[in-house]
Amino acid sequence: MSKPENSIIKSVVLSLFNDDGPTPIIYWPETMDESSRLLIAMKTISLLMGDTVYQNGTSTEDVNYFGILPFPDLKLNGLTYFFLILDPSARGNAKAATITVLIDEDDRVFFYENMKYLRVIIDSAASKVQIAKTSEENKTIMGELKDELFEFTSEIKDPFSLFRQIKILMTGLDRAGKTSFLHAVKKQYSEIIKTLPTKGVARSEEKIFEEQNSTISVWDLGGQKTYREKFLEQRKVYLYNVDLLFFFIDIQDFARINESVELFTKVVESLEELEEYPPIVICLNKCDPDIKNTDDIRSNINKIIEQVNEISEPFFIKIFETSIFDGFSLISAYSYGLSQLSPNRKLFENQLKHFAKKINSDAILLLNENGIILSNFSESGISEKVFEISAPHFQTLYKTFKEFKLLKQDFLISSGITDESKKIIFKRIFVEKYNLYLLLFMEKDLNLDKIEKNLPKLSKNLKDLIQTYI
Ligand SMILES: Nc1nc2c(ncn2[C@@H]2O[C@H](COP(=O)(O)OP(=O)(O)OP(=O)(O)O)[C@@H](O)[C@H]2O)c(=O)[nH]1
Ligand SMILES: [Mg+2]
Repeated sequence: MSKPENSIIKSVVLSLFNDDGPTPIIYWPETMDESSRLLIAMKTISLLMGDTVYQNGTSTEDVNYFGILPFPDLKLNGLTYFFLILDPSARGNAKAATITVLIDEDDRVFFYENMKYLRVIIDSAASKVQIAKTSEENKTIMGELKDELFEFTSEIKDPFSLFRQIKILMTGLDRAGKTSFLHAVKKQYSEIIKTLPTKGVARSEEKIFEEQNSTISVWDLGGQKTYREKFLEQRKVYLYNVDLLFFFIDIQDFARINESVELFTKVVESLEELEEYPPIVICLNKCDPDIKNTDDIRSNINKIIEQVNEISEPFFIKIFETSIFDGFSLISAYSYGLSQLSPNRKLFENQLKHFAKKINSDAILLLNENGIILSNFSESGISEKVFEISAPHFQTLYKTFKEFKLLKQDFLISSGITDESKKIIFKRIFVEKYNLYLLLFMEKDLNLDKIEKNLPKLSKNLKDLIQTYI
C-alpha cells in the first residue's frame, strides 16, 4: 500500500447537520485545520439542505447521489456522496449527511475516470454510517474507507492530464441519419442538404460550455458495409474508453430492420467483450411527424424496442423517437446523452427543484447557449411536453429581440398559456462567465420580485457545479 502522504487522496470528511449546523464529525487527516473542514461541511451540507425531498422525507431512500464539487480556496476537488440518516428527533425525521473525498484540483480527472469504483466503496461506507450507533463506530467505518481508497490509488501511477477526454460514438447502418442529426443539433441546416455518406469516421468536437475542463470528441462512424466491418474488426480502437454511444435505426427502412438489429447486437457484444459499459442512447430515427403515428410505423417501433431491450440487457439504455423535422426530438435525445456524462446531473436537478419551490414554479428548464438542455425539473407531467417544445422558440425569440434591441428587460414573458394565469418566462442568467437560459412555467401567480430575489443563490450554486459539470 502506498504511503498516505504520497496518495492522490488528500482528505476524507464525514459531515452531519446536527444542533451546531453543518459539522465535520470525522475527518482525515486529523491535522486538518478547522476552517478547511468547516468549509467542506458547510458547502456539501448546504447543497443537500436545499433538497425538498429531504425536507418532506420519511425515508432515507429518497436521497442518495454523488456530485463533484470544486473547493477553489483549498485547491481541492471533492467527490461528495449525499445521504440521510434516520433520526426521529430531527426535522423531517432525518439528518443530512455527506461523505467527501478530496484530491488536488489538478488530479480532477481521477474522479471522472474512476467514478464507478469510487461510488461503490463510498456508498457502502455510507450505508454503514446510516446504522452506526456511536461516534467510535463512525470512526472505524471512515478509517476503513480511507484504507480502501489508499489501496485503490496505490495501483495508479500515471499523473493525470488536466483535461478529461470524453469519447462519444455515433453508430448505426448507412443512411440511418447520424451525420444529419449532428448537423441539425448544431443548427448547421445548410449542411444537412449537402450531407454525403460518411467515409470511415468523421471526428468533431462538442462544447457544452465555452470554457470547460474536458475535450469531448464525437466520432461519427460511416455505416456503409466496408466501414462498419472495419469498425467491428478494429473494435478495440473504436470502443476503447467510449463514454457514450448513440445507435441510430432508420424506422422507415422496413427492409433493413433485421440488418440494423444485427449490427446493434454486434456492437453490444463487442462492448461486453471489452468490458466497456457506456450509457447507450438509441435513436429510432426518421420518425417524421407526419407519419410517426401510422400503424405500420408504430408496430415497427414496438417490435424494435422489444428486440433492443432484450439485446442490451446489461446496459443502461434510453430510447428516443427522433426526426430531423422535429428539432426538439433531436435536442432531447442529444441533451439526454450529454447529461449522462456529468456526475453532477442529479445535483443540478435538485438545485432547480429547490428554486422552483421557492418561486412557485411548476416546471423549469435550464439551457446552454446552444439550446442544449442541461437540466430540467417538472412538477406536472402534462405541461412538460408543451413547455419543452416551446423552449427553442423562446430562445430564438429572445435572441432576435435582443439583436433588434426590442427587449426592455432581460426576459420574455408569455401569458395566456391555456388560461390567463399561466405564464412562461424565459430569462437569461449569467453564471460567472457562462450564458445560460432559464425557462419557467408558472401556473400560479407570477411574482417577478421573488424570482429576482432567489436568482443570485441559484446562480451561485450553479457556478460551482458547472465548473465540475463535465
Ligand atoms: N425522412 C427523414 N430523412 C432523414 C432524416 N435524417 C436523415 N435523413 C436523410 O437520410 C439520408 C442519410 O442521412 P445521413 O445523415 O447521411 O446518414 P448517415 O447515418 O450519416 O449515413 P452514413 O454516413 O453512410 O453512415 C439523407 O438523405 C438525409 O437527408 C429524418 O429524420 N427523416
Ligand atoms: Mg454519415
